[in-house]
Amino acid sequence: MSKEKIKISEDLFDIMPSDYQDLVKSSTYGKEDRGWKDIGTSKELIEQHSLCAGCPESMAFRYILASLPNPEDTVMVGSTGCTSLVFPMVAVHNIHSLFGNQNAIASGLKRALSVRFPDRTKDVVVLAGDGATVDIGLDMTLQAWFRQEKFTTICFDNELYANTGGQESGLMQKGFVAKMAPVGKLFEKVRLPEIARESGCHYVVNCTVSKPSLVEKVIRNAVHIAREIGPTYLQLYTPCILEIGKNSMEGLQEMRDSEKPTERFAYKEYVSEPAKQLLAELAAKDKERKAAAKQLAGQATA
Ligand SMILES: Cc1ncc(C[n+]2csc(CCOP(=O)(O)OP(=O)(O)O)c2C)c(N)n1
Ligand code: SF4
Repeated sequence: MSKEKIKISEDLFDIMPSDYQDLVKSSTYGKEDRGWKDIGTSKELIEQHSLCAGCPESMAFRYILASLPNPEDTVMVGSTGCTSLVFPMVAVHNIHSLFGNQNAIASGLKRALSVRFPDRTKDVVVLAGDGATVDIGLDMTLQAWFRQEKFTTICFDNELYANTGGQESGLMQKGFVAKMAPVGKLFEKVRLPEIARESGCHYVVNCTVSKPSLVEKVIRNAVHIAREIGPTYLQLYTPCILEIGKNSMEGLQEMRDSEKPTERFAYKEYVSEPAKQLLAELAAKDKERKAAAKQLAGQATA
Protein backbone atom coordinates (compact mmCIF):
# COMPACT_ATOMS: atom_id res chain seq x y z
CA MET A 1 0.00 0.00 0.00
CA SER A 2 1.70 3.22 -1.02
CA LYS A 3 0.58 6.64 0.10
CA GLU A 4 -0.21 7.39 -3.55
CA LYS A 5 -2.74 4.56 -3.60
CA ILE A 6 -4.64 5.76 -0.54
CA LYS A 7 -4.71 9.40 -1.66
CA ILE A 8 -8.29 10.70 -1.73
CA SER A 9 -9.70 12.51 -4.75
CA GLU A 10 -10.12 16.18 -3.82
CA ASP A 11 -13.82 16.11 -4.64
CA LEU A 12 -14.44 13.24 -2.24
CA PHE A 13 -12.16 14.34 0.59
CA ASP A 14 -14.90 15.88 2.75
CA ILE A 15 -17.14 12.84 2.73
CA MET A 16 -14.44 10.35 3.72
CA PRO A 17 -14.30 9.23 7.39
CA SER A 18 -12.05 11.50 9.45
CA ASP A 19 -9.83 8.52 10.37
CA TYR A 20 -9.10 7.93 6.67
CA GLN A 21 -8.43 11.62 6.09
CA ASP A 22 -5.96 11.59 8.98
CA LEU A 23 -4.26 8.48 7.63
CA VAL A 24 -3.63 10.18 4.30
CA LYS A 25 -2.60 13.49 5.83
CA SER A 26 -0.37 12.38 8.68
CA SER A 27 0.59 8.72 8.64
CA THR A 28 4.27 7.80 8.54
CA TYR A 29 4.12 5.87 5.26
CA GLY A 30 7.26 6.62 3.30
CA LYS A 31 9.09 8.28 6.19
CA GLU A 32 12.59 6.84 6.34
CA ASP A 33 13.21 7.33 10.05
CA ARG A 34 9.81 6.22 11.26
CA GLY A 35 9.78 4.62 14.67
CA TRP A 36 8.09 4.38 18.04
CA LYS A 37 8.64 8.09 18.71
CA ASP A 38 6.02 8.85 16.02
CA ILE A 39 3.41 7.27 18.26
CA GLY A 40 1.09 9.99 19.53
CA THR A 41 2.19 12.64 17.03
CA SER A 42 1.64 10.99 13.61
CA LYS A 43 -1.45 9.10 12.58
CA GLU A 44 -0.90 5.64 14.01
CA LEU A 45 -1.43 2.52 11.95
CA ILE A 46 -3.55 1.14 14.79
CA GLU A 47 -5.49 3.28 17.20
CA GLN A 48 -8.27 1.18 18.62
CA HIS A 49 -8.23 -2.50 19.45
CA SER A 50 -10.53 -5.06 20.95
CA LEU A 51 -8.04 -6.70 23.30
CA CYS A 52 -8.54 -6.59 27.08
CA ALA A 53 -7.75 -3.15 28.55
CA GLY A 54 -4.03 -2.99 29.31
CA CYS A 55 -3.14 -6.17 27.38
CA PRO A 56 0.59 -5.92 26.54
CA GLU A 57 -0.18 -7.32 23.08
CA SER A 58 -1.71 -3.93 22.25
CA MET A 59 1.52 -2.11 23.21
CA ALA A 60 3.50 -4.63 21.21
CA PHE A 61 1.29 -4.11 18.15
CA ARG A 62 1.78 -0.33 18.33
CA TYR A 63 5.56 -0.55 18.62
CA ILE A 64 5.81 -3.10 15.81
CA LEU A 65 3.63 -1.16 13.39
CA ALA A 66 5.49 2.06 14.16
CA SER A 67 8.84 0.32 13.55
CA LEU A 68 8.24 -1.55 10.27
CA PRO A 69 10.81 -0.12 7.84
CA ASN A 70 8.41 -0.15 4.90
CA PRO A 71 4.77 -0.56 6.03
CA GLU A 72 3.31 0.44 2.67
CA ASP A 73 5.03 -2.58 1.11
CA THR A 74 4.60 -5.01 3.98
CA VAL A 75 2.06 -7.79 4.26
CA MET A 76 1.44 -9.24 7.70
CA VAL A 77 0.17 -12.77 8.18
CA GLY A 78 -1.83 -13.46 11.33
CA SER A 79 -3.41 -16.51 12.88
CA THR A 80 -6.40 -17.18 15.10
CA GLY A 81 -5.98 -16.03 18.67
CA CYS A 82 -6.05 -12.76 20.60
CA THR A 83 -3.70 -11.19 18.03
CA SER A 84 -6.25 -11.81 15.28
CA LEU A 85 -8.74 -9.50 17.00
CA VAL A 86 -6.44 -6.59 16.20
CA PHE A 87 -5.71 -7.14 12.51
CA PRO A 88 -9.04 -5.75 11.23
CA MET A 89 -7.99 -2.41 12.76
CA VAL A 90 -4.48 -2.30 11.30
CA ALA A 91 -3.61 -0.02 8.36
CA VAL A 92 -1.12 -2.48 6.86
CA HIS A 93 -2.07 -5.20 4.38
CA ASN A 94 -2.73 -8.41 6.26
CA ILE A 95 -4.00 -11.93 5.80
CA HIS A 96 -5.73 -14.12 8.35
CA SER A 97 -4.57 -17.71 8.00
CA LEU A 98 -6.05 -20.91 9.35
CA PHE A 99 -4.73 -21.47 12.88
CA GLY A 100 -1.18 -22.81 12.73
CA ASN A 101 -0.73 -22.39 8.97
CA GLN A 102 0.73 -18.89 9.12
CA ASN A 103 4.30 -19.76 8.13
CA ALA A 104 3.14 -21.90 5.20
CA ILE A 105 0.90 -19.07 3.96
CA ALA A 106 3.72 -16.55 4.42
CA SER A 107 6.13 -18.78 2.44
CA GLY A 108 3.81 -18.87 -0.58
CA LEU A 109 2.99 -15.20 -0.25
CA LYS A 110 6.60 -14.08 -0.12
CA ARG A 111 7.46 -16.15 -3.19
CA ALA A 112 4.39 -14.91 -5.09
CA LEU A 113 5.21 -11.29 -4.26
CA SER A 114 8.77 -11.71 -5.56
CA VAL A 115 7.40 -13.02 -8.86
CA ARG A 116 4.62 -10.41 -9.14
CA PHE A 117 6.81 -7.44 -8.09
CA PRO A 118 10.37 -8.37 -9.15
CA ASP A 119 11.59 -4.76 -8.95
CA ARG A 120 10.03 -3.90 -5.65
CA THR A 121 10.90 -4.91 -2.11
CA LYS A 122 7.97 -6.54 -0.37
CA ASP A 123 8.32 -7.57 3.27
CA VAL A 124 6.30 -10.35 4.84
CA VAL A 125 5.91 -10.51 8.61
CA VAL A 126 4.11 -13.29 10.47
CA LEU A 127 2.61 -12.42 13.84
CA ALA A 128 0.92 -15.16 15.86
CA GLY A 129 0.50 -16.45 19.39
CA ASP A 130 2.57 -19.21 20.98
CA GLY A 131 -0.17 -21.82 20.49
CA ALA A 132 -0.16 -21.11 16.75
CA THR A 133 3.63 -20.81 16.43
CA VAL A 134 4.95 -23.53 18.71
CA ASP A 135 2.20 -26.12 19.14
CA ILE A 136 -0.33 -26.51 16.36
CA GLY A 137 1.78 -24.66 13.77
CA LEU A 138 5.22 -25.98 14.78
CA ASP A 139 5.58 -28.07 11.62
CA MET A 140 4.89 -25.03 9.40
CA THR A 141 7.11 -22.79 11.53
CA LEU A 142 10.09 -25.13 11.35
CA GLN A 143 9.69 -26.10 7.71
CA ALA A 144 9.73 -22.43 6.67
CA TRP A 145 12.98 -21.96 8.58
CA PHE A 146 14.54 -25.13 7.14
CA ARG A 147 13.69 -23.88 3.64
CA GLN A 148 15.27 -20.49 4.42
CA GLU A 149 12.10 -18.58 3.56
CA LYS A 150 12.83 -14.87 3.62
CA PHE A 151 10.35 -13.48 6.12
CA THR A 152 10.14 -12.63 9.81
CA THR A 153 8.21 -14.71 12.31
CA ILE A 154 7.07 -12.89 15.45
CA CYS A 155 5.58 -14.91 18.28
CA PHE A 156 3.57 -13.07 20.93
CA ASP A 157 4.47 -15.38 23.78
CA ASN A 158 1.85 -15.15 26.51
CA GLU A 159 2.69 -18.67 27.61
CA LEU A 160 -0.77 -20.15 27.01
CA TYR A 161 -3.78 -20.26 24.69
CA ALA A 162 -5.45 -17.05 25.84
CA ASN A 163 -8.20 -16.65 23.30
CA THR A 164 -9.82 -19.98 24.18
CA GLY A 165 -9.69 -19.47 27.93
CA GLY A 166 -6.24 -20.57 29.09
CA GLN A 167 -5.07 -23.99 27.89
CA GLU A 168 -1.49 -25.22 28.29
CA SER A 169 0.97 -24.33 25.53
CA GLY A 170 4.48 -25.55 24.78
CA LEU A 171 5.82 -22.15 25.83
CA MET A 172 4.09 -22.26 29.21
CA GLN A 173 6.42 -22.43 32.21
CA LYS A 174 6.80 -25.71 34.04
CA GLY A 175 4.40 -25.92 36.97
CA PHE A 176 2.12 -23.11 35.82
CA VAL A 177 -1.59 -23.68 36.50
CA ALA A 178 -4.04 -22.08 34.08
CA LYS A 179 -7.85 -21.99 34.09
CA MET A 180 -8.09 -24.81 31.57
CA ALA A 181 -4.92 -26.60 32.69
CA PRO A 182 -5.60 -27.28 36.38
CA VAL A 183 -2.96 -29.99 36.88
CA GLY A 184 -0.07 -27.65 36.14
CA LYS A 185 2.45 -27.89 33.32
CA LEU A 186 4.57 -31.02 33.71
CA PHE A 187 7.32 -30.10 31.24
CA GLU A 188 9.81 -27.29 30.72
CA LYS A 189 9.06 -24.32 28.46
CA VAL A 190 10.05 -25.29 24.89
CA ARG A 191 13.32 -23.57 23.98
CA LEU A 192 12.13 -22.19 20.67
CA PRO A 193 14.80 -19.46 20.34
CA GLU A 194 17.48 -22.18 20.46
CA ILE A 195 15.48 -24.35 18.06
CA ALA A 196 15.11 -21.35 15.71
CA ARG A 197 18.84 -20.87 15.64
CA GLU A 198 19.48 -24.55 14.94
CA SER A 199 16.78 -24.51 12.26
CA GLY A 200 18.50 -21.83 10.21
CA CYS A 201 17.19 -18.47 11.46
CA HIS A 202 19.73 -15.71 10.93
CA TYR A 203 18.46 -13.43 13.67
CA VAL A 204 16.74 -14.60 16.83
CA VAL A 205 15.70 -12.45 19.78
CA ASN A 206 13.90 -13.37 22.98
CA CYS A 207 12.73 -10.35 25.00
CA THR A 208 9.76 -8.51 26.46
CA VAL A 209 8.08 -5.44 24.95
CA SER A 210 8.73 -3.22 27.96
CA LYS A 211 11.12 -0.94 26.04
CA PRO A 212 9.81 0.56 22.80
CA SER A 213 13.28 1.52 21.54
CA LEU A 214 14.41 -2.08 21.89
CA VAL A 215 11.33 -3.38 20.08
CA GLU A 216 12.01 -0.88 17.29
CA LYS A 217 15.60 -2.04 16.94
CA VAL A 218 14.83 -5.75 16.84
CA ILE A 219 11.92 -5.33 14.40
CA ARG A 220 14.02 -3.30 11.98
CA ASN A 221 16.92 -5.74 12.22
CA ALA A 222 14.65 -8.75 11.78
CA VAL A 223 12.86 -7.32 8.72
CA HIS A 224 16.07 -6.16 7.01
CA ILE A 225 17.84 -9.47 7.61
CA ALA A 226 14.82 -11.48 6.41
CA ARG A 227 14.63 -9.30 3.29
CA GLU A 228 18.27 -9.84 2.31
CA ILE A 229 19.44 -13.08 3.88
CA GLY A 230 16.90 -15.51 5.34
CA PRO A 231 14.41 -16.29 8.11
CA THR A 232 14.34 -14.33 11.37
CA TYR A 233 12.49 -15.03 14.61
CA LEU A 234 11.37 -12.77 17.46
CA GLN A 235 9.84 -14.19 20.62
CA LEU A 236 8.22 -11.33 22.52
CA TYR A 237 6.76 -11.75 26.00
CA THR A 238 3.30 -10.22 26.00
CA PRO A 239 1.81 -11.56 29.25
CA CYS A 240 -1.88 -12.38 29.36
CA ILE A 241 -2.76 -10.22 32.35
CA LEU A 242 -6.17 -11.86 32.56
CA GLU A 243 -4.69 -15.33 33.04
CA ILE A 244 -1.96 -14.37 35.49
CA GLY A 245 -4.36 -12.37 37.64
CA LYS A 246 -2.95 -8.89 37.03
CA ASN A 247 -4.93 -5.73 36.50
CA SER A 248 -4.69 -3.52 33.42
CA MET A 249 -1.94 -1.34 34.93
CA GLU A 250 0.35 -4.23 35.86
CA GLY A 251 1.43 -5.66 32.50
CA LEU A 252 4.49 -3.42 32.22
CA GLN A 253 5.81 -4.37 35.67
CA GLU A 254 5.23 -8.05 34.91
CA MET A 255 7.45 -7.68 31.83
CA ARG A 256 10.12 -5.76 33.75
CA ASP A 257 10.19 -8.49 36.40
CA SER A 258 10.47 -11.22 33.77
CA GLU A 259 13.38 -9.66 31.88
CA LYS A 260 15.79 -9.57 34.83
CA PRO A 261 19.09 -11.36 34.07
CA THR A 262 18.12 -14.67 35.69
CA GLU A 263 14.55 -14.70 34.40
CA ARG A 264 13.16 -16.47 31.34
CA PHE A 265 12.82 -13.28 29.27
CA ALA A 266 16.29 -11.87 29.92
CA TYR A 267 17.36 -10.37 26.58
CA LYS A 268 18.81 -13.08 24.36
CA GLU A 269 20.03 -12.49 20.81
CA TYR A 270 21.63 -14.56 18.09
CA VAL A 271 22.94 -13.03 14.85
CA SER A 272 24.47 -15.17 12.10
CA GLU A 273 27.75 -14.05 10.46
CA PRO A 274 26.14 -12.87 7.18
CA ALA A 275 23.49 -11.03 9.20
CA LYS A 276 26.18 -9.31 11.29
CA GLN A 277 27.82 -8.10 8.10
CA LEU A 278 24.52 -6.79 6.74
CA LEU A 279 23.73 -4.92 9.97
CA ALA A 280 27.19 -3.30 9.89
CA GLU A 281 26.64 -2.19 6.27
CA LEU A 282 23.19 -0.79 7.08
CA ALA A 283 24.57 1.09 10.10
CA ALA A 284 27.33 2.63 7.97
CA LYS A 285 24.82 3.71 5.29
CA ASP A 286 22.53 5.17 7.95
CA LYS A 287 25.39 7.16 9.42
CA GLU A 288 26.29 8.51 5.98
CA ARG A 289 22.66 9.44 5.25
CA LYS A 290 22.27 11.26 8.56
CA ALA A 291 25.54 13.15 8.07
CA ALA A 292 24.45 14.24 4.58
CA ALA A 293 21.05 15.37 5.91
CA LYS A 294 22.75 17.35 8.69
CA GLN A 295 25.05 19.01 6.19
CA LEU A 296 22.11 19.92 3.97
CA ALA A 297 20.19 21.34 6.93
CA GLY A 298 23.29 23.38 7.88
CA GLN A 299 23.51 24.80 4.34
CA ALA A 300 19.82 25.70 4.34
CA THR A 301 20.09 27.70 7.58
CA ALA A 302 23.39 29.39 6.60
C1 LIG B 1 -7.71 -24.96 13.12
C2 LIG B 1 -8.12 -24.39 14.43
N1 LIG B 1 -7.84 -25.05 15.56
C3 LIG B 1 -8.18 -24.55 16.76
C4 LIG B 1 -8.84 -23.36 16.83
C5 LIG B 1 -9.28 -22.83 18.17
N2 LIG B 1 -8.48 -21.73 18.65
C6 LIG B 1 -8.80 -20.45 18.42
S1 LIG B 1 -7.80 -19.37 19.18
C7 LIG B 1 -6.90 -20.62 19.83
C8 LIG B 1 -5.78 -20.35 20.80
C9 LIG B 1 -4.80 -19.33 20.35
O1 LIG B 1 -3.70 -19.38 21.19
P1 LIG B 1 -2.36 -18.63 20.85
O2 LIG B 1 -1.91 -18.96 19.48
O3 LIG B 1 -1.39 -18.89 21.93
O4 LIG B 1 -2.78 -17.09 20.83
P2 LIG B 1 -3.34 -16.18 22.03
O5 LIG B 1 -4.82 -16.24 21.96
O6 LIG B 1 -2.77 -16.69 23.30
O7 LIG B 1 -2.82 -14.79 21.70
C10 LIG B 1 -7.39 -21.87 19.45
C11 LIG B 1 -6.85 -23.18 19.86
C12 LIG B 1 -9.12 -22.67 15.63
N3 LIG B 1 -9.73 -21.48 15.62
N4 LIG B 1 -8.75 -23.20 14.45
S1 SF4 C 1 -7.17 -12.69 27.06
FE1 SF4 C 1 -5.08 -12.17 27.68
S2 SF4 C 1 -3.84 -12.09 25.77
FE2 SF4 C 1 -6.03 -12.02 25.21
S3 SF4 C 1 -6.52 -9.84 25.05
FE3 SF4 C 1 -7.02 -10.47 27.16
S4 SF4 C 1 -5.16 -10.03 28.36
FE4 SF4 C 1 -4.59 -10.02 26.19
